[in-house]
Amino acid sequence: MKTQIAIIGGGPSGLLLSQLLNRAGVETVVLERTSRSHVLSRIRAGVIESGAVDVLREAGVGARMDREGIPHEGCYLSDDELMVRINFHELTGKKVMVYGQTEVTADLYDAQDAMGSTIIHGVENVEISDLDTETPFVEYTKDGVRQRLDCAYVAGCDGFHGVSRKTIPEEKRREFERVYPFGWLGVLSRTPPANDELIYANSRNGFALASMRNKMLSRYYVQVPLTDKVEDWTDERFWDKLKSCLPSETAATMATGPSIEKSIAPLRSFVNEPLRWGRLFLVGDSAHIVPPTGAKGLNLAVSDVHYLYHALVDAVKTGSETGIDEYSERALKRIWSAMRFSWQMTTMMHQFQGEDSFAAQMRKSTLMHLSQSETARREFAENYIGLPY
Ligand code: FAS
Ligand code: PHB
Repeated sequence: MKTQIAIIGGGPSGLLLSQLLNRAGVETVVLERTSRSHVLSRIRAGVIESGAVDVLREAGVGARMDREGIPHEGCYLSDDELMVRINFHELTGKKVMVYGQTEVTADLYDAQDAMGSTIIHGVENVEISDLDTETPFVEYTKDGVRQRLDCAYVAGCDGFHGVSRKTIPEEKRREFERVYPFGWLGVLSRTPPANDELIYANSRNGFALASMRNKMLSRYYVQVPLTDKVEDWTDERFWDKLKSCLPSETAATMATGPSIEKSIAPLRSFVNEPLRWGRLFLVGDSAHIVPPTGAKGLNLAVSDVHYLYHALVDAVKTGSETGIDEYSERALKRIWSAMRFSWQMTTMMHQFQGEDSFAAQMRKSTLMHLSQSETARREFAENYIGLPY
């Protein structure tokens, strides 16, 4: 089989890149290890930056998001009883869109189906070869039969555990990593959200996040030790912990109910440099991971896609290689900014085991400063709604 762009991975990165390229008349084949239902069963991001909203609309997948998504003008940061509202719209003129990654992915699959795009599920043992030539190829096994896909370029959209990053020789890669000593236990419940905007809560009992998907679907997280397992947490234990972290007035009035999804995600900050190896380009989680505290994971994937899409269209349509030569450096600039913000927010809002009383005071003081300084709130807002592309 032959195509112009081979895309490894059928998550949001791979599907969005395929959608944009196909709309520009560039052929793609997406190779996905799991089934479509498995991809769509994953509950992940919930907040979409304004820049990413624009890219999704440009890709022709913004209609349901604009109908069902909820524009948010602000969010709250709390420290026990202190609640600070960050009014992004007033401070930056921009909003964010609350619309689940699951819905984004479903919209992308529907759009790709409508375009008759080629997405092959259930691929195994993907190998990428001849990246230092003008005719790279990808081999994979499908239903026990070894296949070969010839292409001009390869996009590695296969997430943190994929093969793309590891195809770059180890001695040619630089990895930067911080693994946090805690995870997030997430719950989805068919209950009205505890608050009309998100609450990122720091408290003497640890971190919690009150988020949502719509007016009758809430998404909550609490900080848990890395040693915890989902089966350690009954719904009742979860709700008690969540309420112990949220401001008391919110805790007293919020609705609880049975969890319809419950999972623990570890937190890490990770960047791989460079994002390019010959005709292979890393995109999204295959290149970087951010702790979800800053709501940057999915949004960084979208800005990577934006840069690479324009670069590949130029390369395929005009032969100009400027965009692909600049991709890694250009994407890494925005990646590192988001990496810093996500690390800062994680450090500012989470209790670290064995920390001294000074650390807890620094967290309190940071929040107090935000409550007193419009400049500090503007700096937070500019990062949260997403730095320019
Ligand atoms: P993805 O990991 O989503 O997709 C990669 C795809 O490649 C997968 O479908 C995988 O099956 C496939 N694949 C892997 N290896 C392959 C191979 N060898 N061959 C073919 N296919 C292969 N971000 C937020 O902003 N907020 C959150 O709350 C949040 N929560 C998260 C919770 C978890 C558990 C995880 C893992 C991530 C979370 N993220 C969150 C980040 C997440 O949203 C990612 O940023 C987003 O999924 C990135 O999309 P992709 O780059 O497409 O990677
Ligand atoms: C979510 O709704 O899943 C969500 C929202 C904001 C975050 C992380 C997760 O920072």
